[in-house]
Amino acid sequence: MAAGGGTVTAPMTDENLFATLRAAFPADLDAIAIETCDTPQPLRYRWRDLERGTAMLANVLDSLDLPPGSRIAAHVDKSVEALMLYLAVLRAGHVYLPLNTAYQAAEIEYFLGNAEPAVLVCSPRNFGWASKLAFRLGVRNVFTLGDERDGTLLDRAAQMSDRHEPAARSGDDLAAILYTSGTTGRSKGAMLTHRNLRSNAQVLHEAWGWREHAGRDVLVHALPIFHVHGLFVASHCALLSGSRMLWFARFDPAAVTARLPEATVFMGVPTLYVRLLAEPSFGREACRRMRLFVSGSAPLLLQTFEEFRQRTGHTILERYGMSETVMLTSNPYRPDSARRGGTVGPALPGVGVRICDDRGLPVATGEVGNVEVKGLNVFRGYWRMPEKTADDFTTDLWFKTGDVGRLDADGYLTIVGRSKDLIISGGYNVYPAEVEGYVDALPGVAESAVVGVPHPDFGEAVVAVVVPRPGAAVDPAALVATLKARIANFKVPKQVFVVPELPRNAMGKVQKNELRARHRSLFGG
Ligand code: MCA
Ligand code: AMP
Repeated sequence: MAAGGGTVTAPMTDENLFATLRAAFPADLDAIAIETCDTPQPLRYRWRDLERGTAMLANVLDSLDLPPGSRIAAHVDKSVEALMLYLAVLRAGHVYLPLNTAYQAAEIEYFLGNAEPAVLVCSPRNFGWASKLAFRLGVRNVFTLGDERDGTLLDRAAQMSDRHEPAARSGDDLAAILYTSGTTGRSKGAMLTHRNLRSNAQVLHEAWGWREHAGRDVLVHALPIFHVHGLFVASHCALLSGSRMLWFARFDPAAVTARLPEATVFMGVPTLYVRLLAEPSFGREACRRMRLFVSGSAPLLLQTFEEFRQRTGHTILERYGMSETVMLTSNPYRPDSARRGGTVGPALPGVGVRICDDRGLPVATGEVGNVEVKGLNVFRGYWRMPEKTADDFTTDLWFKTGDVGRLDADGYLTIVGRSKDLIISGGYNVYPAEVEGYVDALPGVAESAVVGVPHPDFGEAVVAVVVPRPGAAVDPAALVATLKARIANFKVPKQVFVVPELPRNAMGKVQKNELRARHRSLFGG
């Protein structure tokens, strides 16, 4: 069963994504593009500031004489300057490599070693360890960028010209590499091209009503900018329509609710909606100018969808995507009565979605199977992993998402599960194999199994079940404390169980379903 047909409809162009975004800046460059909402004083950036700031940052990169397509890694707190750094990397013709600020040294070491960036931009507070690591791994240039408009990158940029001609890039050239964890525990870098990002931004611009509201929308941007949702989906939609952004470095439901009456669009992962609903000041009055609430990155519970509609009168538009593909499907923008809770909607224009069985054969309408996709938005492959790339595409070049779902007769997709062993916690992906690797390496641990169980706030929570070595004792609290110092906090198990052995099937495989069932009510799920 296929929907959307996978036909290529978007025009083939060969320009730099930055040039496309800049061409959409409003004629009045003195209009406000971005206003910060949680800095000590509100900062207002005009479109002219984005134009000049990205030119100056692009000139810093040019001054380093890097070969085109060099990787520029950023491990920095969310700020407007960090967004400008992304845009400047595109502008200068390099490849942006955003890294979650929660990542710790061991994780960063892997990314730097694998991607071999020419430049690392890190937070001033991490400069000590990050620069040591970077220089040891051959990264030649390390700059700092703080969230208070500070750091050596901006010092250098201040000396640069504010004019810069965007580098010529073809649609096939890489624009960004997004690391997404692998089932074997090692992260894979999804290579996204200028065409991937541009085509998807243009599709969303049309599909979600940005074009018709051009220049009049106000987006509350409260997501991190090191993943697809905040960096590409939200920012590109606003930039491409010349819309103002209300910029929150972190999501705080009360602070967001206070600014919502000025806004027209909000994008969030389900946890953000759960938290908004728990905020007493949030309701119809705060949403009076809103035209669109978008949810994605993780399944939105039907209960949240319904409660939101009752509380606000708005129907959340749920969509589905991946780091490898940007956005794939979306519930309809219009009419909002066509948005179906529990589904992620039909394929977006130009995207092909089909459901196949384990032999790769299409299943009948309504049957559950593996979700496969095709389109201009689908990435070029995993960085330096040709075998892994080949494994993840079918012989007729459809990408195997690892998600399991069904398409109904109207082409609406419902995601019912995942064939990949993945936990999505608060919109962040956690690969059990990676966490198990860290747990198993701890003294006294014989083996472990990491599973996701329902969690009222994060959707799923990480739980570890640990078997000690004979004669050894494992202290769950100490284990958690050790992990907190080694891996990103969202990957650290919320609960650790010590058991004499793991449940296994006749083949000796750990029965994770059994563990999930055993602990499913742990957080009241
Ligand atoms: C924070 N904590 C978490 C998470 N976030 N635990 C599990 N899962 C999480 N996601 C923990 C911390 O470890 C800490 O624990 C405690 O919660 C408080 O940390 P804090 O930093 O204050 O949390 P927060 O600021 O309240 O963050 C929660 C959050 C954040 C706002 C929901 O996780 C977030 O921004 N999530 C959005 C992720 C996102 O943008 N995903 C899009 C990926 P302790 O106190 O024990 O240290 S793009 C994607 O998936 C695809 C392509 C798509 O379709 O969009
Ligand atoms: P990432 O690796 O961060 O790109 O996460 C992509 C994965 O997030 C997808 O393969 C899905 O499993 C999941 N995902 C994204 N959006 C949704 C959604 N609306 N409903 C269910 N799962 C989703």
